[in-house]
Amino acid sequence: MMRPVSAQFLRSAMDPAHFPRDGKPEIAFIGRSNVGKSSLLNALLGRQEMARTSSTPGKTQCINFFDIDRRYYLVDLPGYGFAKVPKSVKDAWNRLMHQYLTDRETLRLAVLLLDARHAPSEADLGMLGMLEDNAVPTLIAATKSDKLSNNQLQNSLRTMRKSLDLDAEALVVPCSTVTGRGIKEVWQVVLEQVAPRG
Ligand SMILES: Nc1nc2c(ncn2[C@@H]2O[C@H](COP(=O)(O)OP(=O)(O)O)[C@@H](O)[C@H]2O)c(=O)[nH]1
Ligand SMILES: [Mg+2]
Repeated sequence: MMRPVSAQFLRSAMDPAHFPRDGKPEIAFIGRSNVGKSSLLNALLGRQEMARTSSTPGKTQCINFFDIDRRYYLVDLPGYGFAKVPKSVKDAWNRLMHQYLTDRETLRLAVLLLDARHAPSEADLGMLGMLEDNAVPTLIAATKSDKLSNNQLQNSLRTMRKSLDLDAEALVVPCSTVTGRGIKEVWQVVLEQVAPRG
């Protein structure tokens, strides 16, 4: 497996005009705020501060592009699901996500992060629906798996699969940035998806 050599923040985009247009493949990471998205991105990239953790709720309403080895992008999508954000912020999030998902031919895979401890929320189901509507292949990362015993984790994963109505072959990878669990598996899927297609 080839881990990336160089990972660089490219830019933040709040508007499709600022999305990269060079045709490189990309992998997007999405989940509700606080699910562990920044932590997972940092763990994948082996960097402490590549993606910012614990930012102010609702403040990061932009799409962050990271250039990996000048070959592909990892994309940090704005988190959703904060109860207290004003409607205007939710509307802006919806608009930006629609703009991104409906017009992104280079998008090879979405990694949808769900907290391993909880059943998916309405917002999570809505997000998965949005990905399905746009035919985006999706890998589910069940985050913070270190907070559960093995038994609890297996139960939780079963509940998750059921409430998401997942096919038997759909991948759900338990992840933890504390133990490192799942990092290799997520990389494996990412690298398969960004491999050149001929
Ligand atoms: N125990 C544990 N805590 C985690 C894990 N991943 C993230 N966290 C914690 O969850 C909180 C939110 O993480 P963050 O990455 O900022 O979430 P984001 O809002 O989705 O980007 C932080 O306090 C992290 O330290 C994990 O795998 N295990
Ligand atoms: Mg974050």
